Amino acid sequence: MQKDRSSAPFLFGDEVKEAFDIPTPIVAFETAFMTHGLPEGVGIEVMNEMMEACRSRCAVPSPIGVVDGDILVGMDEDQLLSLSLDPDREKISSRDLGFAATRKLSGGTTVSSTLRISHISGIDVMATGGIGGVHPVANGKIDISQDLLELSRCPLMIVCSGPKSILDVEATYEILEALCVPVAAYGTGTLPGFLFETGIPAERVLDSPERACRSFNEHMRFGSGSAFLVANPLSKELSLEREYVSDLLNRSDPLIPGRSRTPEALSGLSRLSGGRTLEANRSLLVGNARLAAEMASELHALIRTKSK
Ligand code: PSU
Ligand code: MN
Repeated sequence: MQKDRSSAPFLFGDEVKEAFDIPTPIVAFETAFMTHGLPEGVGIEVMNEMMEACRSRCAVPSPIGVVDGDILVGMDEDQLLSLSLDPDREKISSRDLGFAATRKLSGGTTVSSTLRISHISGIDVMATGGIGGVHPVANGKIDISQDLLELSRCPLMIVCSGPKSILDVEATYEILEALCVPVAAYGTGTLPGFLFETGIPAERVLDSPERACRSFNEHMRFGSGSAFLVANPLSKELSLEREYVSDLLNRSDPLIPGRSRTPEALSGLSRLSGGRTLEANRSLLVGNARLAAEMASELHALIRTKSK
């Protein structure tokens, strides 16, 4: 948690700056789901719904992204709209940040870079749809997301719905364990698999923001430096059958390692499911933004009580 933000190499939006000063709860959002995960036009709509959901729970949304090499913390609606339409936008992960700055790139930040930037900024809570992780081996090649390493070394609470749909869910949860990242299922006894129920029993279950924040706070006291992952399942009505999703994936995953695999696989899934995966993706992103805002508010209250 860095308190002196003046030395951070970022540009802070007015609303977020004010929120740090008052202080008011803040929730960071990644923007790669908008620039690369959802179809053009839909990403910005969902981002706006997430911002509204966050505000409805009295927290300030802080979308993070990169514009012409500047790292923006707390992008406003206009900045988000132009980033979502920029034909040269890139998907910017942690290791790309230095290049993005020197080459004046623009792009959406993934979970990895959003965690890093939030950590340096002093933001404690972030929301996303699905985290990156371990891809099924494709043509003998491995593909593992930088999200996992940053989850092991950025101490934020992150609300998601599990590993994104195209991943090896079991392997991803195993690596999170190996990297000392606590994982708790929220309001359910099994670990969520983004679009479906995995059936994997959850070792830790949380059922309220208050309990979640107390556990997060205690986790922080032991200084392992890792994130604390709250896995919030998609609503039952929108959940799909696991077999159905794997069948769709067999037909849609381009099986190419690298950064364009996710966008191509996701659009294939949506096309083959008649839009059902897209509707689910949208709903869970907004739900996670709302829950993350509740967490940020609760954490804020907890820290205030403790400091009295
Ligand atoms: N989940 C989705 N769509 C996405 C992503 C996750 O349903 O677009 C993005 C997130 O930004 C995540 C990133 O951090 O994909 C991971 O990408 P990679 O596997 O290339 O590290
Ligand atoms: Mn990769």
